[in-house]
Amino acid sequence: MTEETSTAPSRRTRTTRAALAALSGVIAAFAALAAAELLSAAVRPESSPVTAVGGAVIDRTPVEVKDWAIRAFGEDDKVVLLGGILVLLTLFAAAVGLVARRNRRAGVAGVLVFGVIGAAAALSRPGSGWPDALPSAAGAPVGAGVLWLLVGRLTGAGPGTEVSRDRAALDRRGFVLAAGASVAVSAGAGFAGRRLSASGAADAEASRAAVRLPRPSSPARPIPAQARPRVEGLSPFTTPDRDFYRVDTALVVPRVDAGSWRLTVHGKGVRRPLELDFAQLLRRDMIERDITLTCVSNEVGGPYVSSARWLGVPLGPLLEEAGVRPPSRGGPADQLVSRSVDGMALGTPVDTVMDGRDAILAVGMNGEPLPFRHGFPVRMVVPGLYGYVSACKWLQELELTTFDAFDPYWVRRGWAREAPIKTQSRIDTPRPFARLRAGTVRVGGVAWAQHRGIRRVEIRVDDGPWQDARLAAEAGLDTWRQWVWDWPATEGSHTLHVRATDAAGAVQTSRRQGTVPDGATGLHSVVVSVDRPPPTTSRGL
Ligand SMILES: Nc1nc2c(c(=O)[nH]1)N[C@H]1C(S)=C(S)[C@@H](COP(=O)(O)O)O[C@H]1N2
Ligand SMILES: [Mo]
Repeated sequence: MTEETSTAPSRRTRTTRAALAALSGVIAAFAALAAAELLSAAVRPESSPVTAVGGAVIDRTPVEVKDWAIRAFGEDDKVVLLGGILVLLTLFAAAVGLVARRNRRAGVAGVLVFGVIGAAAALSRPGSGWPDALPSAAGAPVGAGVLWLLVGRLTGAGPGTEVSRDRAALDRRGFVLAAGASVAVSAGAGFAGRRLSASGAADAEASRAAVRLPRPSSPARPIPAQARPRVEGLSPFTTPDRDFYRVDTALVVPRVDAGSWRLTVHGKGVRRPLELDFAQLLRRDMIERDITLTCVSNEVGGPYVSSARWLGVPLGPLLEEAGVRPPSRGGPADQLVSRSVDGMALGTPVDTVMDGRDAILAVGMNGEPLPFRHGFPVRMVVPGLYGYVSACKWLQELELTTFDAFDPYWVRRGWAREAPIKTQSRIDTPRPFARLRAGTVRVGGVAWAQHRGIRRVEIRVDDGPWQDARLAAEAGLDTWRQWVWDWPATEGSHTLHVRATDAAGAVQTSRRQGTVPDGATGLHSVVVSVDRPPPTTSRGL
């Protein structure tokens, strides 16, 4: 009894050791991730464990949670997700370190479990193959080795031996050296991994820089000046690339080398399957069109709608060339499945793609090759359909099939098979809860009903009558239309509502519906408060 108390470490040493054990766990996790990062540069960036787990979480997020995340964090949702995973990982790693102090084998097993989770996540991603499991599979033993080594220094156990009670002295020097060395090596490996991934991306960047976009045989109509009124706070007719909304499941933006890109067209009823490389695609006839994209996840009044000038190959004629007939002309396939390099699959009705609208395989956006985040080198754009059923980015495969035979990515997650864009309007200015001065207030916004067109936009103040806004000139059926209304604002708190009517005469419904399963409905409103007008200049007195 006396003997034991005398050799047992003091309370303070025990706390120090616990802290160092937790730290060992974290250092081991860092080593595992660094090794995995290095290997993922050789496989593909998406196979690195944190990215793979993040992607798997995105794949499994129920639509309601995804909707909430988009509302709460907007386009930062990915940063929040990755940050959350890293925090959890650090906590678990510290716990594994604490376990390892009591039982090194259990600690090592804990690290290996993480490797299995990372590998399983990587393999579960759409479009993944067995190499995607390698980074996690190789990282875990590295982390396990580091943990074994570090905890050995803490418990006084020599390499490979179990904790010996009498040698329970803390090997401070050994620990600091081992910890320092593994942090340094990990940082080097992680950094090298990043550099390698970046050099892979460099080829893609060079290929993008080398693209010379051909002139369209059918240019876009010039946008009439009256189609873009200059009003402070109003969304510009053409959305600058940096403001163009982005919605996708990619935690790392795919950087495809246009030089090795191929597109295949195959499937049911394809009499002449096609394979095209990027140069062949660029040699085809090009059209240029202004088209407004909209995401089905856009709330009433939300930001996921943007407009650009697209350059690309008309998709309908390309499919004709492959011998495809739409179902309305007796063809066997009613669904066109588009697949991307990152395993995404979207499904579009063949009849819609081939009904003569400007469905395109886009290579240019606002006069430039597509930005990487918007799908370089090639994406689909189909006017009138929400992005998730039409706008496949980083496109590499078109398969003709049926809606019965295949459910694409979003449909499997509760979204509708077919999703034409619903008529919507939005007040851009004044902003919600703005404080205004009584007098004339310029109200402005956008309205869209792609491929049907907008005929009318009306504003209502409080419970007053609906009043016509002035519509900007129509640039085309496939784009949004800006509108302006001069409001004689009076003192007090007011609610402004907006509604649009499409060219067929259908008035935007006021019935509120969420984004799931086929797009939100309801009217956008903005509450503002109007102050007393500024005093007229007082003279005399
Ligand atoms: N490969 C791929 N393409 C994709 C998606 C995706 O997640 N992956 N998201 C789709 C959705 S939901 C929309 S709304 C549009 C958005 O296009 P943008 O990000 O260029 O605005 O891309 C579509 N194409
Ligand atoms: Mo979307």
